[in-house]
Amino acid sequence: MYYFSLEFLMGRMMQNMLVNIDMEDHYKKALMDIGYKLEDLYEEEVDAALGNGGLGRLAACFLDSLATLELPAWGYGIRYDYGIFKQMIKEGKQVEIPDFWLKGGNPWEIERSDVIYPVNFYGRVEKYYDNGTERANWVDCQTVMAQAYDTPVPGYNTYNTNNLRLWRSRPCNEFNFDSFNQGDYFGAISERQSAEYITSVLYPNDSSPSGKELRLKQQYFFCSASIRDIIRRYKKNHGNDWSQFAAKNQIQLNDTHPAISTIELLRILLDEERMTYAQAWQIVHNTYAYTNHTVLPEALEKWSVALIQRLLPRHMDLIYLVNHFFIEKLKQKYPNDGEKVSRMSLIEEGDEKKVRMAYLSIVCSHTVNGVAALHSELLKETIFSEFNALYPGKIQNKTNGVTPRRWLHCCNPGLSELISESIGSVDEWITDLDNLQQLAGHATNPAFVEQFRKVKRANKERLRAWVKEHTGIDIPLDSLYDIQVKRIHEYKRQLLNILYVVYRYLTIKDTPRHERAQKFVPRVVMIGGKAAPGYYNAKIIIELINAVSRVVNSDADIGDLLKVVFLPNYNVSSAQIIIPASELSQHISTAGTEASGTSNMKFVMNGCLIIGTMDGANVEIAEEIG
Ligand code: MIF
Repeated sequence: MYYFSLEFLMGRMMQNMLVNIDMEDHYKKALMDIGYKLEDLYEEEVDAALGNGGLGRLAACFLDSLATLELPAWGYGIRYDYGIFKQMIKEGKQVEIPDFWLKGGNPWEIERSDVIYPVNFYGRVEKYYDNGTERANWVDCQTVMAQAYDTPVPGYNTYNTNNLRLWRSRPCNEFNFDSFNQGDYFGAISERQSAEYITSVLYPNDSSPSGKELRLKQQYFFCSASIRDIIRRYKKNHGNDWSQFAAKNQIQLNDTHPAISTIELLRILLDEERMTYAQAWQIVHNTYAYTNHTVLPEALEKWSVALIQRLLPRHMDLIYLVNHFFIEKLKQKYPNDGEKVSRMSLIEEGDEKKVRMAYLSIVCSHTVNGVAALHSELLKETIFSEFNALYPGKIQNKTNGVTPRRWLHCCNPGLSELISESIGSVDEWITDLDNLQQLAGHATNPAFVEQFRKVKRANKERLRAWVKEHTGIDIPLDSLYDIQVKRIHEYKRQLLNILYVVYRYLTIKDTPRHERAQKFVPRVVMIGGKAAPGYYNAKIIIELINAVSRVVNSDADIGDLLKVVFLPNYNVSSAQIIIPASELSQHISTAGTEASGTSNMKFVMNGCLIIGTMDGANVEIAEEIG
């Protein structure tokens, strides 16, 4: 199984690696012997932040789970030189700092100079007929090389280790002799440099496509190399017998970002492996499955036909061909309903023709899934309702999950130990979270409750120190820690949260001093998250939070009854400190907009109440935990 994703938000690796191979205690002792604390060493590692938010972190959690479940599954993606930007707050505003995460080297990756493929762009198509099948030569292309970098993915307590294979773009070794001979030495070198540029930087948008040519190049670049790699591996065992391909290879599309890979596989089967269209189509269709992560219309990818035509001319032909057969089918099923056909077409007509990548992914896949029960229902009832009617049963639900290794055991050793002592051992629950139900019996046990409080308090102390270090703000310990951390987005409603803080502040001010202690539980409201650099409204929400923080925190009349903190540079590592210290967490998206959310699961696993709208996975969490 192959998980194709433009994002893998891995975070730090060392603790996860040591825990999974059951070496953490040994390392702790060995380092102690030479006078070092393992925890201090962990802090030296940089985050591998090759993702934006929940979608990228989900990919990373899936790798850990797949390895732990001993499934033969690899991740395929891009080795960006620059991960998601670092966020600094200057004068209350977000400032973006490039994240050149490789500057100190990356000890976890293995450079594979032996795994390298050419990837073509631009050029033109020469068609010809071969026994009644139309095929093409794609000629006069620009070629760049894709080189593999492998990161091992050990499962928890397993013998096998999976792999995350990320591609880096390199110039093609064949010199552009023409340019050199014509004396355009600098021109020829800069063309080579532009090849390196493809994998330079992760696009910092979460749930909104950029529409830029370089982004499409990134998508095709990693898809093409990954498909080549999969075919090479398959052929080692099966030669030219393609009959087992789909039985041996399943490709999961993490959103539509890798959707062009369906057409790349089709192209290779037609133009290089010389199959008939029917044979090639069968293989593509039986190989692919697609995960949708959002119903927000503005987040659905649509690539301009003109752009695809220029960058990937043969692929555009084949998208039209797939659409032709699809429309034939629609016309048969719904005669005389031209409007329906044009609504469902893979091509959106208009001033600028566009390819609807979600529809392409549905048509090319055998299975489509949403990421929480509510979200999957919405897919069937709203944006994909006509596809659901056409292909009954194709759209399914697979509710997201998170790895309990990183998000409970590693980030909250105190709670992990308490749980293990209470229900037997760590192996009782760490690969089977259902067994946490055994804790229910301890809820009224005073000794357990006392221990639980101690653990929470220690985690709050750890966060308090982090806040002091990163913001300079002193927050009280004996106060309710109320937290909202996620990408800043209007639909997630950080604005609603901060307006409530203003209301609470004014209500406290309006209450006579001697009544306040009775009426208000002291609270520290913490909000953190990055805004896409071009997302104006998200950026002014950050400014507003910082402005409210300044006013409230400097009001001596309010004192410790209310504090407001903007947590800068929210990332995987800071999440591991923030989440275990939380007592309330906010998941208040407008109902129907947050497809799943995954931090909601992490917060409840760490003994926190969540305040939420009935949205995404909140619905199922409520059913599960009451
Ligand atoms: C969704 O917004 C989030 O609700 C979901 C999204 O949990 C996550 C993983 O399925 O995917 N571009 C996106 S979609 N970013 C996300 O976090």
